[in-house]
Amino acid sequence: SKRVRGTQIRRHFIIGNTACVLPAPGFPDPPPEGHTKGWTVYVRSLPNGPDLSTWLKKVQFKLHHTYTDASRTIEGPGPFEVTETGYGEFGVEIRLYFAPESGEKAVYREHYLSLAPYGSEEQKARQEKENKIVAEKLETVEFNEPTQEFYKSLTAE
Ligand code: SLL
Repeated sequence: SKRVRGTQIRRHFIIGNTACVLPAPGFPDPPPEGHTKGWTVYVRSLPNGPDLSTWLKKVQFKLHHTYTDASRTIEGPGPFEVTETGYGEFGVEIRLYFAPESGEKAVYREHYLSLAPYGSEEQKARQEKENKIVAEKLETVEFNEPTQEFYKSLTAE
């Protein structure tokens, strides 16, 4: 497919995780042996932002090798997330895949799971009280001279 010359398209999105101490609603009770935390790692649109599934087709999350089936693939339209229980933090390897007609290679990101309270004493106290940790970062992908077809899906809202 022809490329749109001289054009770069940037898209912003969120990579993050939530975590809680087990037992907690939505997780097996009792938790699996030795598992003290429940968590969800995700790739998602900005709050009130355009839906990223128009350009993101598949996400592969690679978990720590202590997990059975450590490679988890989520097809579009998502939600692009994995929920698990466990005992420790590790870097989740994330690969973002785009539509075949885009001709774009997969993009790699890493998200280090945050399972423990962080920040000021006040912030930590609130996270403990709510039993909820949220650790997110703003991410950007840039497509240089996208194909005409991909350009259409990127700008279709
Ligand atoms: C640590 N560096 O030792 C880390 C490794 C591994 C986390 C954390 C296993 C879950 C399961 C799990 O929580 N792995 O048994 O399926 O702290």
